[in-house]
Amino acid sequence: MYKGNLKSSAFIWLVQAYIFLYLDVFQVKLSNFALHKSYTNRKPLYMSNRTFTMIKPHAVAANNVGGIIEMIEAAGFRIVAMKKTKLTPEQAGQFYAVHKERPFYGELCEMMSAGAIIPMILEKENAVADFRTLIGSTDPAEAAEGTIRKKYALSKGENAIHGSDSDENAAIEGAFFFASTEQF
Ligand code: RTP
Ligand code: MG
Repeated sequence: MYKGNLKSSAFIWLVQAYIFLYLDVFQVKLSNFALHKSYTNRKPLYMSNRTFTMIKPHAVAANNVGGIIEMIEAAGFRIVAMKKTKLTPEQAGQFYAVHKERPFYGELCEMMSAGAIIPMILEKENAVADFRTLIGSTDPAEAAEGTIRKKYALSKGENAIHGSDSDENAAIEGAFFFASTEQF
């Protein structure tokens, strides 16, 4: 009887120890999972220092490429990639697909495929936001003094230059024109 009690209490103790151990391991697994989740859900702290730009056809045709690049370099941007090329209306439509439903979309595709453009990838700390400041408002009538659009834009449509509006779009737009082997 005494031995039997001892045996059964040892057995119960073992079961309890097993359950505690199991719960402990399970908890560690759970907290690792939570930690992993908190890391993987976090937005990257690294902000891209690159943006994408295009000198639009009317500004290229007016021989304003040099003047615009001078302003870009003077503002501290480094040219990572650059070329002279021409978009088909379909390519322009693809590039500006985000504006497909807007009333100016047809006019925009026609304007962007009317002549040669100069696409570029630019590098600088806080590139996207600083470049938007450098180019100025979409409508030159509202663009600040000293901005590229204030100096070179003709109208809200023919506004001399494009600038990416986010790090994500800068990467997508840069890859639209340049292979990684063309970026230095
Ligand atoms: P972008 O994309 O070329 O840098 O110009 P943005 O951000 O300042 O302006 P957004 O709203 O993205 O418009 C894209 C381009 O469409 C033409 N646009 N025309 N006629 C109009 O009312 C009008 N509104 C926009 C411009 O060429 C503008 O840059
Ligand atoms: Mg835009």
